[in-house]
Amino acid sequence: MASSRKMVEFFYDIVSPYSWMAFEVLCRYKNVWNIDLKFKPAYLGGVMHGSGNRPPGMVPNKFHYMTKDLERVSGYFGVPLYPPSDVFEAMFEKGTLNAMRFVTAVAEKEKEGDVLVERVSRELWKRIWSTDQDVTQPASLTEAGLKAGLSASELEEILTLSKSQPIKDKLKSVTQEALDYQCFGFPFTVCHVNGKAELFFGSDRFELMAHCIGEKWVGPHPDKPTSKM
Ligand code: GSH
Repeated sequence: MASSRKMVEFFYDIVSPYSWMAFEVLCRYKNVWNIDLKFKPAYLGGVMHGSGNRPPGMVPNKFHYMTKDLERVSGYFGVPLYPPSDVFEAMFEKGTLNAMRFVTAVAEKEKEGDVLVERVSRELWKRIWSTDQDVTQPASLTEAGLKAGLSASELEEILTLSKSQPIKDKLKSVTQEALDYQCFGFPFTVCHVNGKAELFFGSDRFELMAHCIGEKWVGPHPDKPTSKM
């Protein structure tokens, strides 16, 4: 019997490399699993602050482990991840507040559907986590937006919108939504199953997620299954 359609909310920030992995996997599965995937661009700095957590990269042993682990997950998920030359500067000094306000503005402008949010997020991830490019300056955000298929005039409007109070408030409220689920890090996926929210932290919980929503996990490339579970 076909399972009923589940709503799946994906909270992420492009500062998070593990979120990129999970994002690409969910994009591959969104038409394979019987789900309505909803992107929830949020701010990881706000989640860390609000939950009393601290970025794992701030703990030297975790940073060392993650450097190796990210190399492995990049190969496993088939996502071209190459850490920026100065990870601390990119993640913590420059940060992604402007970038996530920009994505929030794209979401606001798009209203129906998530196609542009998906493409813009991917272009921003590529910049910070693949080609070591800036994601803080208006010119950088414009370049990502153009690659994602937006026009120069649309981007001008989105950039202005991204600096507005309603967009700042929207990013805060989506971040708060994640915190209301007791989120402490990204990626954070909320699957609505039979009126209950099933919460998943990380890009390494897909097998369990599939089990909870009554779907099959066949590896990171559902078009080329590696497992017959
Ligand atoms: N095991 C998870 C995975 O494989 O995806 C790790 C995910 C992870 O480390 N996420 C970072 C985070 O928010 C952001 S890139 N961590 C919070 C924490 O570890 O408490």
